[in-house]
Amino acid sequence: MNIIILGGDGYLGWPTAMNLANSNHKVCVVDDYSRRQLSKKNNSLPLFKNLDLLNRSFEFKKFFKKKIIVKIFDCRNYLKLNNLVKSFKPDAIIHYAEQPSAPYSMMGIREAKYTLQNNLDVTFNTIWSVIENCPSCHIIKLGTMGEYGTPNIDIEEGWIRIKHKNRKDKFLFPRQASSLYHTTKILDTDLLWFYVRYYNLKVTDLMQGPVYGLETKESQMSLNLLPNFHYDDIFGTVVNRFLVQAVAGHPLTIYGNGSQKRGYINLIDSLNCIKLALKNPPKTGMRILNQFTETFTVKQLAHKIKKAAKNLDINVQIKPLRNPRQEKEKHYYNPKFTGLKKLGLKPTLMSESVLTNMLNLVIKHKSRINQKIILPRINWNK
Ligand code: USQ
Repeated sequence: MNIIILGGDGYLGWPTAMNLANSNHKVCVVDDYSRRQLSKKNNSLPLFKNLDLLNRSFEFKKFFKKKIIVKIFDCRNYLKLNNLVKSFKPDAIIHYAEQPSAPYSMMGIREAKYTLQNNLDVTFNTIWSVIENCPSCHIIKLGTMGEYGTPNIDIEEGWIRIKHKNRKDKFLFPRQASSLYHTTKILDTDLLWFYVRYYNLKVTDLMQGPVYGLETKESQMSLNLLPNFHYDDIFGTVVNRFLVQAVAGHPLTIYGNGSQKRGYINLIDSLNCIKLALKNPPKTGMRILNQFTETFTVKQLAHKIKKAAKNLDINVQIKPLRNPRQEKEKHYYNPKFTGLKKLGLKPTLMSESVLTNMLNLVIKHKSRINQKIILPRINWNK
């Protein structure tokens, strides 16, 4: 297939690009390096340096003899995106090109506005470039489990049937996010659903939980192929943060009482989900799949990491902090996860050996850990 990956420089974008190119798809990545710039500006540098996309693609070619086409531009520029889609004729577009940090979106009006405008503009431009050039192209959009929030009922896979005053209908599952970033993802879903109804597009919306991991089949060949790995309070996600904190000798930063439950997924599974979605596109219409493999509370996660670190003679402390976020801590959480399993996903669970392997990789870069960017710097409870 001809596949365009928007946000190809990101934590998910780059490993996806290598994985698909290595499976003989023709891959073109687009990025404007905005996440690199934002993380630099906020003193949130990743654990190790990453080459730019052109040099990463040279490095990839050295090992795998396959090409990844690189385009550097901002997808908010419709003309540029439209020209690329017209000439490349994609069978699928994978859309990761969003400001991905919930804390960043809660910093202030500038950051909130950028998140809102960037995320919605890119989704809108993606949809229109498909309508105008290749209406049968499969749009795979990365959504988030955070769109659903933590309702006091079971979370279905995207849709819910409602019976009201003796009549029935099917609707998008109710969404109520706890950050502006997550809210932009809700708005993305609404935009996609509107245009699917209007133009009969082919869309998969993947509702992903927090991802963790580093090594994939391709990235393990060279340090220069590893994805960017953030561990700070703004761009780092909780598992990756706790692993770095364990190695740094910093107490694990559980926010609040740690009863918040989330659905987690290994990076390797995240790539497999994309492949399964590509291989099994919907004929037309909007398909929504929940993308996580196991759920646990933040406290349970911290104890798993403490136990894995003990195998490496690291004694981890756990220290709950006042929650800098506005989110429910104690809540019901029972999300459905059947669609991707039915398509063939075999989960890679968060075993002790998976965590130990990651800890060992982090240990190699211990000297680069900056302790000053571990504690939360953004308070959502203003
Ligand atoms: N948390 C802690 N301590 C920390 C960091 C986080 O207790 O040091 C808690 C948070 O309060 C939250 C949970 O861990 O309850 C997950 O936080 P996170 O930072 O790993 O994830 P989040 O901000 O929700 O966002 C991340 C990605 C986002 C993706 C989302 C999936 O940044 O792009 O959409 O995970 S989900 O969380 O399911 O919405």
